[in-house]
Amino acid sequence: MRPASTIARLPELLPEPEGEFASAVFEGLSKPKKTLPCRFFYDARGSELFEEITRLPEYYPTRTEAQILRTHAGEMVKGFDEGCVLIEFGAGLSTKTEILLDRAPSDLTYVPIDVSESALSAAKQRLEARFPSIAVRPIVGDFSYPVEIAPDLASRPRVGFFPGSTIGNLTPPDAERLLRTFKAALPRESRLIIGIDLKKDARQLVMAYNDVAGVTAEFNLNLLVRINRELGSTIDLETFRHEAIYEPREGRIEMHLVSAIAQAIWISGRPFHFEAGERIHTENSYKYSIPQFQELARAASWAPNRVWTDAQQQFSVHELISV
Ligand code: SAH
Ligand code: AVI
Repeated sequence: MRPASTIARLPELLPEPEGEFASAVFEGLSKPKKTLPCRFFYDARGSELFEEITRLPEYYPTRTEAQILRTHAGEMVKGFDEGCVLIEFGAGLSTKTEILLDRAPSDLTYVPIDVSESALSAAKQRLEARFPSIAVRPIVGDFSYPVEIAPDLASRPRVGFFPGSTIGNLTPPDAERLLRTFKAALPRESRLIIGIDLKKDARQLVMAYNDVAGVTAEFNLNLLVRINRELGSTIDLETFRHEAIYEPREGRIEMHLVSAIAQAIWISGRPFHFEAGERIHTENSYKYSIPQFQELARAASWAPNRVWTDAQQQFSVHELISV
């Protein structure tokens, strides 16, 4: 294996692929502790795999949150004014949204935001067939940036929806920043309904991210499939394995891709070296207590209002008010 220093990269012959994914891969794999951002899980295949995860027996968050929404949807939509705009962050296939839309004003406009265009277009088609009076106006993009609402909707009341504990995929400082960024779309007195997974027995958590059928492993390894396809690499998937562990000090599940062997993987003519056992950190999934999450919300200038949970206190749905 040739060390990196002996190989000159010829920029004119091997142009670095442009684009956000390529830059994030180069940056993440150049760090002493290799990382890849978890938002890149969600290409078309990744979104399908995530939907499969939500149906796994071990993955309790989706069905628990859906049950909380079904039980309390009536109370949740009480503050949805006529003609309001429901903005959903990381909407995916908008499966849970239907539970709220069933009870919401029929002249509502629904604005789902997601990086996955395939998920948004499938959701739009399905929702328009099921709720003909609701306008569905998706935005493909990264919700970490301030969302601009279309001028014709600007004067309408707005409600935010952020289910799925997706905020748990950010570190607490990034989560606080994100909640502040949401204020661009959700000004003072707007409400945000947000789902967050709760702290629990570590064994249950570890099982939820190490399912027997191997779907979470495929979801994690799909990042390498994406590098091979989009950046022209030939990474041997057999040389990497999925790992998900609970890190109690941080209160988070960590997902990694572990190289079984010492190797260099080549991405657009650049080698990235791995020791045997070296890991790429691909995702964090933070688990909060209710007071801990309310504290985070307050720090980002959101006032915690109502909270709904299931009987076993596995998952929580919070109503926050923008202050
Ligand atoms: N809300 C759905 C899906 C959750 S999966 C549910 O509760 O089941 C997380 C979703 O967030 C995926 O659809 C993913 O594509 C999207 N996502 C992740 N990071 C994102 C980002 N930075 N900007 C926009 N969408 C993002
Ligand atoms: C979207 N997000 C909240 C999921 C989670 O549980 O952290 C993503 C996921 N990763 C592995 N399984 C599911």
